Amino acid sequence: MGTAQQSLSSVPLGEFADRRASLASAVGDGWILTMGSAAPPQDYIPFHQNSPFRYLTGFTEPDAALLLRTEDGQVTWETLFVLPRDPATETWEGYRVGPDHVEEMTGLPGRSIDEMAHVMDSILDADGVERLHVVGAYNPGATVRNDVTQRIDGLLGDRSGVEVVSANSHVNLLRGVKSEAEVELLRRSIEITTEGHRAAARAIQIGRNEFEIQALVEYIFRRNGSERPAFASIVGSGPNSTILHYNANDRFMEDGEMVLIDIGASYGGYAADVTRTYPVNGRFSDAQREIYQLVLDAQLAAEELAAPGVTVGQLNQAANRVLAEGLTELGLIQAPDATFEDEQGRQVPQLRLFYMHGLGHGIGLDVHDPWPSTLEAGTAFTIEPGVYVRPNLFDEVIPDTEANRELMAAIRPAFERYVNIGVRIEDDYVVTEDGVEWLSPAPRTIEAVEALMSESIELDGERRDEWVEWYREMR
Ligand SMILES: [Mn+2]
Repeated sequence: MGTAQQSLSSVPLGEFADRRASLASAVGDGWILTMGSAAPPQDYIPFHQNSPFRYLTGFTEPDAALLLRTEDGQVTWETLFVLPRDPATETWEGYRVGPDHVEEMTGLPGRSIDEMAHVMDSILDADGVERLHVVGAYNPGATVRNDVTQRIDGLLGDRSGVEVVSANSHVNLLRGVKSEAEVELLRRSIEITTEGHRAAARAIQIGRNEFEIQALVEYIFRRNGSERPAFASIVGSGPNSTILHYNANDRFMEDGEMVLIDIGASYGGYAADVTRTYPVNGRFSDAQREIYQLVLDAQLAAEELAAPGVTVGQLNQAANRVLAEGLTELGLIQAPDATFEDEQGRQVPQLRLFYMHGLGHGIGLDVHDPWPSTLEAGTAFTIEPGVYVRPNLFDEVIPDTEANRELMAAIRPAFERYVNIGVRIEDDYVVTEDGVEWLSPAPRTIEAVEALMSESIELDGERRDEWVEWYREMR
């Protein structure tokens, strides 16, 4: 019986067993618990398994848990607790694998989740186990406890003597290096995402709304088998291009603006993350070109350096140097190492006025996946420098203090030239034996972007102007 809730993973079962064996070896002796996500409390919200649990089990039904014993670094006992079969509930919520069949699917012996409290009692009380190694988002101190924390606290009850130790660092190390099967899934999600970019670039047009581009991108994702966008799609035009995580996506794109599109499909649970920035009218103005080329040069500096043994700090330095020198030449900062005074009176690099986020992150089951601080073969990650000339730079961002007056006078002409231009270029890579493979080759040079945009396309489906134009009045 096949169903939508079955794991779609093409990762071999043996690989999940290897991951658990590596975890057991790192922990040494003791009991390891990892909780699957709870079913959504509201009706009709899609269920998504949490990544650490999925990484160790491959199991994608709600309300499951894995308990594992390791002795001398070897797994000596493991059980996957799952929802029992219940045809009446399944009529509404879909098929469940059930304890009797879970081993065929996961390689893990199964029991009903209803028996788990009893099993925990016997371990914690009868056997006197005082320490539990936990993998996942267990955070009992949080103001609002998440589903995983509530489920674990429910099992622990009022046993204050049990010490809960996080085993996340061990699993994060494993997740920082991808297997062949994982890289194949990433390739798929990334290719689907770059197809989304190609279509978006052709569909951008003066007077179209950002949400029309979002709709096209997400249609292409799902049509190609992506389960969902891995994060809220960003389509930000004009001033919205300078807002890092803008996702209202309901503004009309105008002549002379840039539109920043940061999107990622999830496929087989693996997240892509690719950003391009396009001129709405299809041709970069001189000012847009200057910022765009600078961001691309910064990205290429980091990309060319990336290889096994290179640290994330070195990648940052390479990109920062290019950006700081380029922004100086454009007149947006006074010198590569110049600073400004922030609200607290601290000296902050002027570079941070225009580039205020990290250079990249790991990708995998999570769009921000764990990654090592030194690259190694199999690390999958992004490089995504940006420059954002926010319209409120002088009114709200730079404090109007004596110390900042000279800076503000010096950069005002450049600010006026570049205001409302936000550019981010983000690509996905996997580290090879001697460098990196570029996994997201959507057009990104100025020439390639303009060539792609000249192939403009009409959009399918009804578009009732009165419904769309309503957004002009709502603004
Ligand atoms: Mn990213």
